[in-house]
Amino acid sequence: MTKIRQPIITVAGHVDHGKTSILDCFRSSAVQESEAGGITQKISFTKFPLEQIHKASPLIKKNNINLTIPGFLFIDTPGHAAFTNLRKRGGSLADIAILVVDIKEGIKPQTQEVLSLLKANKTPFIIALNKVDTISGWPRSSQNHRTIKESIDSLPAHVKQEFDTALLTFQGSLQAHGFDPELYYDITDFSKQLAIVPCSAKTNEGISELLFVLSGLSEKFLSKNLAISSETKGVLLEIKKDKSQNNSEAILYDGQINEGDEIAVANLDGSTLVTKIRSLEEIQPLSNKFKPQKSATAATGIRLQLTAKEELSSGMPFQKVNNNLSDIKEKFKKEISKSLNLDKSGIIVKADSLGSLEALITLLKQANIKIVKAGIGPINKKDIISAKANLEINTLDALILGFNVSTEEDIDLGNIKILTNEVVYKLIEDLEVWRSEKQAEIERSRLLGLATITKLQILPKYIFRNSNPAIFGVNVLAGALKKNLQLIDSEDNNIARVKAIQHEKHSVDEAQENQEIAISLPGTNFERQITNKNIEFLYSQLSESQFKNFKKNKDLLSQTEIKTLSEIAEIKRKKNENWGI
Ligand SMILES: Nc1nc2c(ncn2[C@@H]2O[C@H](COP(=O)(O)OP(=O)(O)OP(=O)(O)O)[C@@H](O)[C@H]2O)c(=O)[nH]1
Ligand SMILES: [Mg+2]
Repeated sequence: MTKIRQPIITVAGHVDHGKTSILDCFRSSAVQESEAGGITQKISFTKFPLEQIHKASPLIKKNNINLTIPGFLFIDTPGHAAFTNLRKRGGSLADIAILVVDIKEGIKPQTQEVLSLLKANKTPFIIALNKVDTISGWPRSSQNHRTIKESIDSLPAHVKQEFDTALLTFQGSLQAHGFDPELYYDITDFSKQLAIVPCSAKTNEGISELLFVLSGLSEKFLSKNLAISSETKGVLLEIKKDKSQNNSEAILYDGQINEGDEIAVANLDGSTLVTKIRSLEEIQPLSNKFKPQKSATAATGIRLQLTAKEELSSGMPFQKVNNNLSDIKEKFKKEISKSLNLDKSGIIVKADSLGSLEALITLLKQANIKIVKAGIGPINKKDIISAKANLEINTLDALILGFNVSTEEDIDLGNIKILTNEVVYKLIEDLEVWRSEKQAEIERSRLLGLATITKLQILPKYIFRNSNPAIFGVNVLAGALKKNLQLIDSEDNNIARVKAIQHEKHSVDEAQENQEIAISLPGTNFERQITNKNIEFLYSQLSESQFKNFKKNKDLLSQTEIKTLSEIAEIKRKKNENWGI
């Protein structure tokens, strides 16, 4: 008879909504209390044997459900950081997910992220609508023998009303995401509707039902997919490297693995690395302790010491080598290139593991953001070089997004923007803000590139040369002054093009507002054209179309530029009263 493995159940959701507490109820343990600050820091797994399912959910036997699965492998994920997108070849590692939602808080950013990814990965899931006991007036004493339906049905009217309101609001927001959510006991078709199990990890209400629904779904929809094959496959979680080896926790999702086995591990560049298992440990049932083993069978959590000295990336798939290395290499290559599916141009992204990189790519694609390069690990010099290349192509792509990663020290960023965050939706938000600011800047420089608004105040104390060329001091009162700019006086007489600009004894191409500079004007006679005419200010020459263009884009100009613009118009209108109208 084919052996069936445990379904892998990922528990995900927003921070503090009660993921670990629910698992504690399943296990009759108190892991949540022992966590630093009550916060889950990294992925952990629990081997959950069949006996424990029956013990924690007597409903299963009561309803005469015959379980063929040997138990569950639960995966607890941290809610504070990046959603832990565990992948196996061709899809999500989780056979089913439990999305934990605090009934009072409803859908929060992390919940939304999980929902998007579950949808994108087509992972079946149920909802644990947790903390029902926080509904005001919810009976205090826990009545364990009651089902959650009985608890809800016997609520006093005003409490029931609060519960119903919270439930309806929540259902409404799920519908907006394209789901058809229903209380699990009202569901007619589990393959089409999304089951909600109201529960409390504090009073234990609904906990038995969660296991009941999970077991029912597993038996009905999964058991065919759970046969253990002769191929040994898994995924590496966090990697810890020292001089002579790599250590990694991993999830084995198919086959059997032994100490001394050779495994192939995928690399992000599509290549494959072969390494040997120096030692193997396996997680113990209902515990977070590992025990040395010669062999372990899926589905289970393991710890591996690998002889490879090379760098390995978190989240990578592995497979035991059995005279089929070229076949594995081919499959890994396809898998990695498919999951990274990049665009011809776009931004650069980095993440801490393959799973989170894929999650980031999926969510960025949903937001129509193109990606040209993707990698795992800290942001490094090579990423900056790629982003700098983008400066030539599209400045809006000269950006690196880091998801749950840091930037290596001592890197010269130049004009490159780096945005990092532990939450994808915040990264996307920041990216959009950055892009619109950058866009405005680009438009401004495009506009100003065509013409320049300038008002110069002549500094009569600083006349260095009267003519051939005239050289004298000016103060830039508004806008900027560039070489070759044509100047006019306040009577609209052409003076000259600026040949050279000196600022603090250095020759410059451009001067900014409030700078005192010396300019040299060929073909100008200072005394005749300026002193004798009592000219105090010079302006940049503008054509009517340039003027209209500036007027249309006033929001891109500073106050002093706007004022100068109207002064230039007044000067022009002395000769032509319809100028620029
Ligand atoms: N009243 C009430 N409190 C709960 C319930 N479930 C969890 N809590 C409390 O909520 C807090 C967070 O619970 P956790 O189980 O750590 O939540 P989590 O989702 O695992 O949090 P992270 O791992 O940090 O994402 C703890 O103080 C729990 O005691 C519940 O059903 N009712
Ligand atoms: Mg937790």
